[in-house]
Amino acid sequence: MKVAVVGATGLVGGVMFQVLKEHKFPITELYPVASARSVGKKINYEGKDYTVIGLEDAVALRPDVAIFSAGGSTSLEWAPKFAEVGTVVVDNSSAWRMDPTKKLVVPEVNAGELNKEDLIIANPNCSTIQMVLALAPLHKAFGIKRLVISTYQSFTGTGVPAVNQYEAEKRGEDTSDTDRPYHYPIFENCIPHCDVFLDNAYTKEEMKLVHETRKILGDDSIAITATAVRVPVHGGHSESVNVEFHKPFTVEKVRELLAETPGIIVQDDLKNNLYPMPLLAKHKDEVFVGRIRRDESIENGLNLWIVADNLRKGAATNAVQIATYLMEHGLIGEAATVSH
Ligand code: 2RA
Repeated sequence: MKVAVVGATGLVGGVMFQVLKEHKFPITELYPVASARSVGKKINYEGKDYTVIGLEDAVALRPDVAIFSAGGSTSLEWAPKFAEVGTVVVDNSSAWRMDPTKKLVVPEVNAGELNKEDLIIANPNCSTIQMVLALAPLHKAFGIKRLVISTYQSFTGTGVPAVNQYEAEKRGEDTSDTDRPYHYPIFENCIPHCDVFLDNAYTKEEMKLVHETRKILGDDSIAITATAVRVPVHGGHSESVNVEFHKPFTVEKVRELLAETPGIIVQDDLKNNLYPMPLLAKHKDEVFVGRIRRDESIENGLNLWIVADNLRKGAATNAVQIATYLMEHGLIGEAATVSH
């Protein structure tokens, strides 16, 4: 496969190469792609140095697949240009997620929707991916009526600038006069402000959970409210999810459905203090679910605690899994060339 990684020098880009290598994705040609200021830099992949190239050159090379993690404006401008030459784009930004003509995919949930017409495919937001992977089998079994979500999101979700702010504050430096991504210190703090505020007093991050969840589960009737909080944690995003179902359920059946879902690991052994934590999820591809218990305050209510590495299953791993599905189903590469 000829693979372009767009945003190759970013935090997710670096994890993308790690995941491609770990998943043994069959790469014949690798094109690290970045903005003009990074062109010419070297990326080492599996012991070989590759030179970072610009977007125009990358399009001309007609990769089979281009995995983007380069921000919404770059995706909006360049994903169509790759698609025009027959490249399939898997995009990590929010640019295409709510476009009604584009698929929003968590492979274990809805990869089956993909076909050869899909040349731009959207990777959901990290906090959406880990949650819908756990909720999909429960929605199918019991029908979700309402979700109340609180997220505790790693600062790595905001990329290198946030890591630099955290590390500086951890060294005891005052970052107030720097071009820091957060309005306040993140070290030893929690900030209830992920992305920008909207007119309804929610943040874009909170509304992503609302809209993307409904699109992936294919059910606009689900009532959803969310609070997204930035926390000084390295290893991943954590989420407290309260679910109200239409139908009765048993906790045992919930646990059974989660345990048999590919990509989910149930960590729920209170006697041994076993529950999901970013400490345990860091560098892993799975989504970890625990603290599974009935919400006794309402009929058909359930509480879950869901944790995943936001740079992996929340971004790079999900995107590589989409690319792997496309390859295994002849939707990219030589097989696709015949059918495209
Ligand atoms: C965040 N989900 O955590 C957003 C983007 N990665 O900042």
